[in-house]
Amino acid sequence: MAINTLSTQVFAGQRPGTSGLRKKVTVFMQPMYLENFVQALFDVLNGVSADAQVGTALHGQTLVVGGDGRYHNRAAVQTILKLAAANGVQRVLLGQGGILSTPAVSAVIRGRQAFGGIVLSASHNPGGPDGDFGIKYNASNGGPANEALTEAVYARTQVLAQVRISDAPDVDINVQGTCGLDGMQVEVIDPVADYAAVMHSLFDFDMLRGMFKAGFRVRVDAMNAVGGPYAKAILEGELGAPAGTVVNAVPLEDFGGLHPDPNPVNAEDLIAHMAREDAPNFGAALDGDADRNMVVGRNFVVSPSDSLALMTAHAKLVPGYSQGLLGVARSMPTSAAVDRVAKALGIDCYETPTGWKFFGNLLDAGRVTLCGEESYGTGSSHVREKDGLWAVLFWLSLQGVSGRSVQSLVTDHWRTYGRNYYSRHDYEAIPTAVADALMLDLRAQLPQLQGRSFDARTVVLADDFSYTDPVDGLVSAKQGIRLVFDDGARVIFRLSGTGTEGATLRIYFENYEADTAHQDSPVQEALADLIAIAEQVAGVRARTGMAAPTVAT
Ligand code: VG1
Ligand code: CO
Repeated sequence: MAINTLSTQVFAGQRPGTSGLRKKVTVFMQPMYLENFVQALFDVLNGVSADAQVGTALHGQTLVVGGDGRYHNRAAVQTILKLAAANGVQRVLLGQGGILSTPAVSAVIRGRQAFGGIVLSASHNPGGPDGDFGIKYNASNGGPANEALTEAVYARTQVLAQVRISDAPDVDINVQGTCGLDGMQVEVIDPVADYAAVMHSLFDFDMLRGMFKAGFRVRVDAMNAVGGPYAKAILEGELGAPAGTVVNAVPLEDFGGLHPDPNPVNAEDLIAHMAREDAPNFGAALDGDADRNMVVGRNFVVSPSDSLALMTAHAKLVPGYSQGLLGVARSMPTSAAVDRVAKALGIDCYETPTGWKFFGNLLDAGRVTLCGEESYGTGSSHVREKDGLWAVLFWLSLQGVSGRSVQSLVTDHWRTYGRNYYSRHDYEAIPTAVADALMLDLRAQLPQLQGRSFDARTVVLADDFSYTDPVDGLVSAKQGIRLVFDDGARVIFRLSGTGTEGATLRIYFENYEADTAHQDSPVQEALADLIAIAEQVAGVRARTGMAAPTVAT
């Protein structure tokens, strides 16, 4: 077996987005496409500089590798192993079958003090031969690489001429154990064990077991994605939930045709079950790589922003957080519901750009304990990724300890703190030029928007969100156009950084309602005037020819 040096060509567009590099499977299957990106990553990690001096940072190190099991996962794993062996990596910890959920990768990196890890996933994007594939690097803290690193990798992809790769035969990834690959050790590990141990350290498993013994009923929809084995092992295996509690539990390469993005539209089967006469007490859905969660009560959907606020308010009920929280963080478009709780608790609340990579520094510096996003993502300092099953166990615990239903917990929260009505409207697959022009025009309008009145509301802040990381001082500009009104209402416009077809425009709406008599309106009704303002300002209909968003959550 030998290490070969192959010449490669530069591929345009290998710049990681909100969460790694995501493209159509057909793009990833082009000869040398994946090799190019991974070699660029290894070069950057090895400190290859402009004069092409090879560094040694990866030499003797351990990397974690795993993915969400979607189409192309297995082939990509073999390629990455051969590249790793040729680039000085000493050992790879690989999830059995090439499988590791995103939070599990984070848990393994941290628990085993690995140098870093590679996650193969396009997360909430559809899979299969016509679907999407993705790759992301996580650093030694277990979290997504920061923008400085992803930009360096991108720059390297644009000048790369050669790839170093072993010509060794494929490794058997189906059986746990250790084997060699051109001098590198490949250890195939149980994908669930490390993660489950972390859950044990945070939650009262005896109490949760007692809930199921007493007949508490749960339905978790794993959307035929990677969360299935984790949810089954922990809920049905360890906690004694009846078989069938976890549905769509076997990871399929095309997710069985489901779109593994847990919102009421894509998880309509769960929503229908929760509306039935004999509905379970609690329901949840996970996404493709099991880092997202949607939580639902009987006939009651919880807004992700509210979920973060409630978790913050009740964190002390969960053993892992009984000492209280250091602080909390939310992405900018996420509603300010959690801000109110943080204020009441006297803890700091940070506002970051969209994407989990921005929470890492705050968590590492001990500034925050919980984080969340409006896109069905919540997590904590236990790993450096959002974590779907963790959120399910957290909500189960809240119900177990309080003896209250999801609906009563949430409505009570509104009565105490007020309600932040919230919705996100997505306009998917619009031509990139149209989307870019729309954002450019909005940016140009900012000076006139500042101070402008719309009926009873006046814009008190019109800007393009810029974030200065309080820990390392890195600045991330152009993170979303925001209009903040004098009553606290907000309208935010940004373009998605995870899509693979044209552009996706996301418009976020938030309106605070303190009056307890007006907290139970249908969400779209309560936000109708803000939705009209957005249309007036951005002219989405005329520009896109779309009469309505493709998805509203
Ligand atoms: C979306 C969400 C963002 C999330 C990201 C990754 O990004 O809005 O909140 O962190 O997906 O989630 P964007 O740029 O498309 O808006 V996952 O679960 O797909 O890794
Ligand atoms: Co995800």
